[in-house]
Parts: sequence; structure tokens; C-alpha cells
Amino acid sequence: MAARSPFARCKIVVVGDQFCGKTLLLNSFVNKGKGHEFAIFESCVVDFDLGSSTITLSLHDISGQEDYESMRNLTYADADAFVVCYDVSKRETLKNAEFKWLPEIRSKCGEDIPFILVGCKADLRQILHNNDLHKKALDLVSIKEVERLAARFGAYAFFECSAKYGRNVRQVFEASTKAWLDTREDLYAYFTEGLYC
Ligand SMILES: Nc1nc2c(ncn2[C@@H]2O[C@H](COP(=O)(O)OP(=O)(O)OP(=O)(O)O)[C@@H](O)[C@H]2O)c(=O)[nH]1
Ligand SMILES: [Mg+2]
Repeated sequence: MAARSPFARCKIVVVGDQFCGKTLLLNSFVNKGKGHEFAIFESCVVDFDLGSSTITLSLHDISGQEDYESMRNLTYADADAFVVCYDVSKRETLKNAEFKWLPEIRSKCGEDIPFILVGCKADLRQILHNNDLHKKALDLVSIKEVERLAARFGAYAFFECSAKYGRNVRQVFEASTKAWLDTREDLYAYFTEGLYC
């Protein structure tokens, strides 16, 4: 008889500037790239297949609008890991990850809260690669800047993804789940290696 999995639920909160791509990222993950583009996601619970085991993810979106701080504080309560998003076509959104979102989640959830850094709309980087005019206008984020920020704040991982084309979307949630499991010695072995069998 197969052993029962230990019950584990991981609460992941996706933060970042307004319009940087948080809601589409969550929708693309939950609806596997199908369905409509919803403007609002809010929260949802899904079973996530990690290969040899399944983990329950509680996924939470926020509004990137400045004046929603009290609502964000409610969402941050009991968060296990964060996905800190920026838009690869807007350097200002990476600056805000550095000066607004990372300080905010650390002040509310502690310095050691695990997080990953995610560049949304990576398709814009590809599409505009050979178009210098657009590249300037869009103020693309450089990978070096992201590497520096990730190293300075101790990001578990960083990715670029395209929710529009479903690229690297699963990897974002897999990495944020592992970032949390890394802090949970009691669960890590089971969920990453399937040791109980
Ligand atoms: N090209 C491209 N556009 C995207 C991508 N992801 C999101 N967008 C577009 O960017 C706009 C904003 O996306 P949202 O997901 O609503 O952004 P948000 O971060 O949830 O914004 P707020 O809820 O206002 O904080 C929408 O028009 C999306 O269609 C992507 O991967 N590629
Ligand atoms: Mg949104």
C-alpha cells in the first residue's frame, strides 16, 4: 500500500508593480495557458505535481496599485514564499522590486522569507531584440542588473517568463515551492526526493 503524503500547504504571494504581469502569470499557471485573460485573480488553491509527490499551493495575487497597503498586509499574513515580479520592458519596475517590494515583504514577513525574482513579459525582449528603436523606448532590464539584485537580496532563483506564451511559467511556481521547502527540513526530503514510499 502506498504511504500517504504528509499534508503540506504552501502559501505563495505574487507581488510587483501595477501592470507588470502578475495576474496573467497566475492565470497562465492555474489555467495552463488556456482560457480568458482575467483582470483579477485574487487567490486560489491548487494541487501541484512535483513528480513523485503532490503539494497543495495556496496562490495569492495583489493589486500593484500604491494605495492598497492595508489589503496587502492581510494577504502577506502567513505567506511561505513570494514571487517578486518586474516587467522586463520597464527598468523602473526592477527598481521598485529593489526599493519597494523586497523591503516591504521583508519588513512584514521577516528578513529570511524565501522569494524568487521573476521578469515577466520576456516575449517583449525576444520580439524587440533586433529593433533598436523599440529597445530604447522600452528601457529593457539587463540580465546583469537582475543577477546583482538577486545576489544582494539572496533570491532563491531568478527567471524570465512569458505568461502570454506560457514560457517558464511552471518553473516559477516550482522554484518558489522549492524555495519554501528549503526552509522546511521536515518536508524537503519527502517532497523533493520522494523518500517515503
Ligand atoms: N507581451 C506580454 N504581455 C503581458 C504578459 N503578461 C502580462 N501582459 C500584459 O500586461 C498587462 C498587465 O498584465 P496583468 O497581469 O494584468 O498585470 P498585473 O501585474 O496583474 O497588474 P495589477 O493587477 O494592476 O497590479 C496586460 O495587458 C497583459 O496582457 C506577457 O507575458 N507578455
Ligand atoms: Mg493584477
